[in-house]
Amino acid sequence: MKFVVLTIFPELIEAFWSSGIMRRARESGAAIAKVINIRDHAQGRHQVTDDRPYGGGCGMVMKPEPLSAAIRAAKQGAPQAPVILLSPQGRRFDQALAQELSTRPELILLCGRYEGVDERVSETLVDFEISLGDFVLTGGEVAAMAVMDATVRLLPGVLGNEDSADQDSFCNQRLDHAHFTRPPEFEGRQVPEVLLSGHHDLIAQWRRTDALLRTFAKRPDLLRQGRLSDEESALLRAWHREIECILRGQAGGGSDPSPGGR
Ligand code: 9D3
Repeated sequence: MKFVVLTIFPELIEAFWSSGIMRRARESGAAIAKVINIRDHAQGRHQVTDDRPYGGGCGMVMKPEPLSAAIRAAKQGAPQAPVILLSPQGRRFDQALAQELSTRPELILLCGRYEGVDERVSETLVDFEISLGDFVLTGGEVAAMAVMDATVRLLPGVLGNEDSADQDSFCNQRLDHAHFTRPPEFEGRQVPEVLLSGHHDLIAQWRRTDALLRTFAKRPDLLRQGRLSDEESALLRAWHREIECILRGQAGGGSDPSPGGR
């Protein structure tokens, strides 16, 4: 899969592609990364890429001509690619969109800076826009890196396991279970006994339960949208019954009155 990134900070994107999984993906040929410096397509001695907004106000706007020229250059190396603008106005990025993008042979990612790009560029030269969410970045580069990171790890072969089972781990809408490594005791805190037991079925069951409990505690919204497995429904019902019992005990005038006890 080929990525062409248009930016005025090419060194940020180069650094991103030069270590870890991104570098490996490139070396294996699973990903091809090209970076185009928008400034190289700007005119004049100072190669200016921004200008003051019509109508006044603070901040600067990215000039259309350098963007247009940079996009034209990008399309020469990636003729089938959609042009994606990273912008706060875009579709919220999520795992489903990462999956969708990972099926494309080529993407052109345009990183805005300043207050944004001239509207005529987003209207005529951009196919769609992606946002990371409702917080303010200083530009699109970090968002482009997030999009590429989430997309590249889905490509066949990149994570080693060819048929990455993990591909559903967020589509099936559960948080991961807790992870532990050596030593078995750290600062007085033990690794859960079952994980040291070697009972693979019990371990798998503990992990599914822990994942469900963590999802319920930290992201109950995920349980509301997804469908529950039979095991999950049973666990939630059991917890529900237990909570009911505790509440009844309280309401009944206190079968266990221990005020502030520990
Ligand atoms: C005056 C209001 N703005 C500045 C506080 C609007 C604004 C302009 C440009 C806000 C952010 C940006 C730069 N952001 C991006 O290019 C960007 C972004 C983001 O800020 N949040 C989440 N996802 C993205 S994708 C690109």
